[in-house]
Amino acid sequence: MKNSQNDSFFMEYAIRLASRNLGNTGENPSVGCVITSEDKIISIGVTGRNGSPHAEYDAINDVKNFPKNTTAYITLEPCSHVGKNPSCVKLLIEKQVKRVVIAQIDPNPAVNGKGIKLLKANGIHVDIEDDDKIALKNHFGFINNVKNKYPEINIKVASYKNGLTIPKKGMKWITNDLSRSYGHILRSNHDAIMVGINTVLADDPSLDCRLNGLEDRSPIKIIIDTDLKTPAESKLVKYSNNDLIIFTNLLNKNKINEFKNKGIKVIYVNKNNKGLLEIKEILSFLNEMNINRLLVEGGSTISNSFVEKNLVNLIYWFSTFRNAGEDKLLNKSDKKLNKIRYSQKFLLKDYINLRDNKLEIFSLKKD
Ligand code: AOF
Ligand code: ZN
Repeated sequence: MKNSQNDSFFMEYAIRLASRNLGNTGENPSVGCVITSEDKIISIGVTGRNGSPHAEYDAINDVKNFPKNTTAYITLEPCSHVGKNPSCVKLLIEKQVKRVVIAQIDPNPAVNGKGIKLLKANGIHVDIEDDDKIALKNHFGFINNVKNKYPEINIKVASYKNGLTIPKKGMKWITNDLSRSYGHILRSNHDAIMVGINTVLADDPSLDCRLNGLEDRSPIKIIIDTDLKTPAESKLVKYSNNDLIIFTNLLNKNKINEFKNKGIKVIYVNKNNKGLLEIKEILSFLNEMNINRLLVEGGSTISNSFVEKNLVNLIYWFSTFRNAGEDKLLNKSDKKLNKIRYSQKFLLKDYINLRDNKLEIFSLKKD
């Protein structure tokens, strides 16, 4: 039944489809689905925005006169349960799909193997791809949330050649327009973006995705603000649209109410012995909110605290080729972050030229 060459091709396609809606499917993973008949693609699908429809429905619903003898390539085990969406296994059975190829088993206890069992019990041939590593890339946040109770955490760093992350005097940016556009793609494919209060005070960022046509894929914004110093006139507060969360240790009722009246969530978090907010508490809150993919966009102190706890999956490091920052301005946390860049903990996975900038993508070494 296995057809290795075609199987890998169609599954690869399904995986690429899945990455289309990454960071935009709410609590659901972004799943890809390719339907073939006699080794020709007849339909494709991906989990919809905010998680509906599921990829299988997206692929199958469009097809008039659905043929027999079809194969469905799905990046995740199809769901056997009825949740917010109807069961995909039921649909595959109804449509008399002949064979289902799956890249990864769904760890959600409501599914976890039950989908496969039910397909088989209904005479559908099921193959599980041996190498689920690529599919994992898309589902990692979802799987981590189910298994380890915290989201996938990726970090974005922008620095001069020497690792300095603070722009030179009078300059707004360190990296060029290409790097910044790439950075906006990262914003679009993460569910949430996190910064520390110092970044808010220094840069007054908006943290949204401003790429043409992708504006509605902006992530939820999160500020780590121990002493609740976020200014009411900051862009994040002024333009918030029920999409801002502030984690703080300060119980200032007036301030909190002021924020809450604007639809901003203010969450109390305990401090650790270093006087910083307890990351564990923040992460369990994000887990409860079903945020699957978190992008940490600065500064280096926050980034370090995630890296030190081995919580980071990928580091996206944008840097200048020639333009060196002033070494004397390198602060402790920049120096620390630089060490991580070339440490044994991370592997250089990808390298992208962005004119006079480069992007290095490091991934956490997994045993
Ligand atoms: C699929 N195809 O495209 C996705 C699946 O509440 P519901 O009905 O949306 O179910 C959510 C669960 O469905 C989610 O936790 C995960 O286990 C699975 N996601 N399954 O067959 C899809 N996104
Ligand atoms: Zn489903």
